Amino acid sequence: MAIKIYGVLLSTAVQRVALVCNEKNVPYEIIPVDMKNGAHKEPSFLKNHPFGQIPYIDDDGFILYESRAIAHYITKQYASQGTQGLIPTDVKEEAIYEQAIATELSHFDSQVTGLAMERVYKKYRNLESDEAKVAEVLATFNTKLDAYEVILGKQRYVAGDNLTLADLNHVPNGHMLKRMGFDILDSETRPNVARWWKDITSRPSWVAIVADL
Ligand SMILES: N[C@@H](CCC(=O)N[C@@H](CS)C(=O)NCC(=O)O)C(=O)O
Repeated sequence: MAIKIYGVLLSTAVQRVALVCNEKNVPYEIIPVDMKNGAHKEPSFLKNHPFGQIPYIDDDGFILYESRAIAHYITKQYASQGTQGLIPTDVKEEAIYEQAIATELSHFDSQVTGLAMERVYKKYRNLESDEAKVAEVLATFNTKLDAYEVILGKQRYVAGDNLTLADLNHVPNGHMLKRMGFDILDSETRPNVARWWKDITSRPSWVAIVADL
């Protein structure tokens, strides 16, 4: 039975869930949510996602929200199929993996959100973007990517030499960066970041999603 993902594929958080479904060969169905008309704030939606955001999933009656938690659930629930090793089992490898999961949220997602606030959400509301703020976030983001360059200079992926969910979690936001006109992940000034970015975004699991956007 296909997992039902409530949301729209334009959402980076929905893309994160779809991406892991593709990696794990889990069929999914996107159930559109009419956000323009506030469907995500209706009581029937809030019953399943108290914060009124997309996505949440319904996997044969099991309801879950927060895209990274959903990605974790899908990986473990469908452990025997698709790509293996996305969540390490050795205690120390798992700790390093959790470090990378937290790094994505603290140092990557936060910067992309800052840029999207100016370049996407304000545009959506017909507001002028604050370019001084964009420059400030970009400067901070560049220092974060310098740290990524050091990490990825020592290992192939963010949690070691094997691909994990921590890498995949970056993909949708990184793609949005490019759509906003920031090519900082491809820059040859950080060859290891550029090599990693090309590697994780050329996976068939992601190429299939981009084709649907
Ligand atoms: N941390 C959440 C973020 C979800 C999120 O921000 N969803 C956005 C769309 S990408 C949303 O629903 N925004 C509408 C709102 O917050 O009212 C996740 O990863 O699932």
